[in-house]
Amino acid sequence: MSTPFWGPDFDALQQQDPDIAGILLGELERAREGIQLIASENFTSPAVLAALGSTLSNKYAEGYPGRRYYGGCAEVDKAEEIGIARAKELFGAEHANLQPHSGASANFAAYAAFCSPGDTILGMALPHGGHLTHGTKVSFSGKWFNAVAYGVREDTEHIDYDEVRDLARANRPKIIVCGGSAIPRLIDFAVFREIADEVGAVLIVDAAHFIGLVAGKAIPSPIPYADVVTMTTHKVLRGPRGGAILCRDEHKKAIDKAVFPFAQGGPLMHAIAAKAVNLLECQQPAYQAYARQVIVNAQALTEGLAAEGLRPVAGGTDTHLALLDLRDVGVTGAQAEARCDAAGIVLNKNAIPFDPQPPSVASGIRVGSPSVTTQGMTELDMKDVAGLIGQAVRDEDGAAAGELAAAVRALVARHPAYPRP
Ligand code: DSN
Repeated sequence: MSTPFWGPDFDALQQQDPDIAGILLGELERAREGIQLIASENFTSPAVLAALGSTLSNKYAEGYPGRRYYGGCAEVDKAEEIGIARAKELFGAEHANLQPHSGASANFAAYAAFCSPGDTILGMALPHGGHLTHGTKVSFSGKWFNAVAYGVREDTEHIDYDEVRDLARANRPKIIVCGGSAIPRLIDFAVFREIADEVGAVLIVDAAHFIGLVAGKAIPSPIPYADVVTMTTHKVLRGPRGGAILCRDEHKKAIDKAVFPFAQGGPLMHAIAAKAVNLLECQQPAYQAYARQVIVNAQALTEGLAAEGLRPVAGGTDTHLALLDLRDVGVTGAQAEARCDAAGIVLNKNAIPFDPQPPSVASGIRVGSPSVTTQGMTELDMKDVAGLIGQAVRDEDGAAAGELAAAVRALVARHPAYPRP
């Protein structure tokens, strides 16, 4: 039976615009042929892609369900209501806003809900694992706010909670932000809550990286501790590219107004429908098994890399990602990224705490297991992946790149991402 759905027609695209059609195929091949270890990426499902490629992309719907500035919103209202209900149920949150276009947009709105330019915010330093939007000078967060930064302890490379407390007492921030993009260990949300309460700050947990592990019940949730949780929907969570915000009821009005009309205009209704599809996927037992395996794989990969002489920052990982210090093997992060790329292994150079190198060079790499776990790899495969990375980072003249790329292709052929028809 044919479906009445009017959606992506790749043959039509190929005829109309072979340049872009070729790029879509090229990107699909790139994803299929290599090992994808970017910690913030994943392979979303065909169901999510169907929602993204739908006519909901056409609809203007400024406002919120039942309170729009446009007619014709009955169908998109239902999609957003279903998505909000699923997010609240999945995370045990009092309120959810699925409209942020990205994690950065979610953070922008969350700050705007509580702060004005010139106010003080306290967040984790980017080179210690934080995020651009947590107070760096190049982003709105460091330009418009008086941003104070905490970091990790030099001896343990874990968050320095004493420093967080001291800085909070000294600076009385309006907002304390925790979370980031290169934190391999669990965050003690209870301690952050205690500090926020002591100084009267709002606690925002930027859970973009690990919210998928929370959804899968594989790590503790920040929801009981945070005033506001910001997130992306495309990392471990495995949904469409986008953002979202969860918060307590008392902040609902401020958050919703900060997202629209303060920070954004029309919501991307196709993306919101895709977020709803993904949230249903995350409610399934199979997703919980996936989230647990993501951590098992990240830990196996980290152990394998340590055996190759790459030092795990903070001694290892509790999550989906690891940071590796390459100084003992005499290779920079930039060199390692390029050498792995030549072998078909995609990862990123990353600053390590107290890094003597500039970020464009970096002393470390970041690896993550969300994508390889989606394609069905296990801890046994992670041992092979670690061995390939160990060889690739030492491949100074590129002599081994061809052989390594062949080994990568053989490995991914056993676990195809987006299997061929
Ligand atoms: N750029 C993302 C990451 O790779 O972690 C965070 O925004």
